Amino acid sequence: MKRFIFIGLVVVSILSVLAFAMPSNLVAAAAETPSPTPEPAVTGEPHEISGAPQIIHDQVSKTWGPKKQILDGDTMYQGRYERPFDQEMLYFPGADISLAALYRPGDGWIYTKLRLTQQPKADDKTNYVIELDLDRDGRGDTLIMTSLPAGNKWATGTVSVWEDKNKDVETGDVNSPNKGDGYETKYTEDPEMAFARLSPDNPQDVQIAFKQAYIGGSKGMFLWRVWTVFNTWESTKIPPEDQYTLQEAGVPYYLNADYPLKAVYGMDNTCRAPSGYEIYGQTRIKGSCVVPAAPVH
Ligand SMILES: [Ca+2]
Ligand SMILES: [Ca+2]
Ligand SMILES: [Ca+2]
Ligand SMILES: [Ca+2]
Repeated sequence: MKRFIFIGLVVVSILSVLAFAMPSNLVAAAAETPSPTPEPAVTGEPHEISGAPQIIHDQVSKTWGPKKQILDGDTMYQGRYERPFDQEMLYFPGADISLAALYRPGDGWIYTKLRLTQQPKADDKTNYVIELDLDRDGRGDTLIMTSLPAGNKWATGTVSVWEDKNKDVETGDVNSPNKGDGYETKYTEDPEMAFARLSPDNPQDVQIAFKQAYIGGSKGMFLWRVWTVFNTWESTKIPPEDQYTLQEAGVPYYLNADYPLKAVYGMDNTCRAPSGYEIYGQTRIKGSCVVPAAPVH
C-alpha cells in the first residue's frame, strides 16, 4: 500500500513540476456538461457566458516587445506565432494574446474569449479569430473572424466565417509552402451562426460565440485555437506558413539570422487544444498544447 502511495506522490509531483515548467502551453480541461437530447435549433442572440472554461495560456510579450523582440512563443514550423508587431517592429499590446477561454454551457452556443495584453482598440487594426479543426487532423477547417466589436452587445456586423472547402490548409510546411488559397470560401448558410462583442466585464477581452450545431452539437469534438491578425491578412493567406518560408517571413528573435520580421508580421496565435475529447501524452497534432502524460493505472 505504501508503495502505491509513494508512486502516486511521485506522479503528482511530476505533474506539478510540468505544470509550473510550461505555463505558456498548459491547457486545462473543463468537465463537459451533457445537454438534453434531442437538441433544438437555437435562434436569436447568444446569452451571458456561464460555466467553467477550458483555458489556453499564451506567451505575453509586453516586457520584450517594446525592445522590438520576443523571448519565446514563436515556432513557425509548428504554426505557432508571437508577432504582435508592425513592419517596423513596433509592439502592439492590444494584439498580443495572453489567454483564450472556451465555454460549453450547453445552451446551444459555444463561447470564446480572447484576452489581450492591453485593451484592444481600433488603432490596432486587428482582427480576432477562432480557428476550428472539425475533423481533428491538426489542420484548421474554419476561421470565425471579427474586427473590433462595436460594443458590449452581441452582434453579427463585424463577423465573417471562412472555410477551407478544398482542404489545402496546412498541407505544406515552412520549408516548402504549398501557396494554397487558405480559407477561401465564405460561409453564408446561416448569417447568425456567430456573434461577437467586447466583454461587459473585462475591457481586455473580445468575445466570440458560435452555434454548437456547427461543431456537431453538445457532444461535438473539435480542435481549436485563437489568433489575432492585422486586418491586412485575408483569410486566404492564413496560415502564413502555407505562403512563406521562414526566411521570407522573418523572425522576432533578435539574435536570429532572419531577424527582424519581414513578410509575416501583425500576428499572434495560441497552441491547439481539444474540446469534447482529450489528448494524452505525445501527439502528432501540429502546434498542439502541451498536455500532461496519461496517468498510469
Ligand atoms: Ca502566441
Ligand atoms: Ca501572445
Ligand atoms: Ca481539419
Ligand atoms: Ca483552401
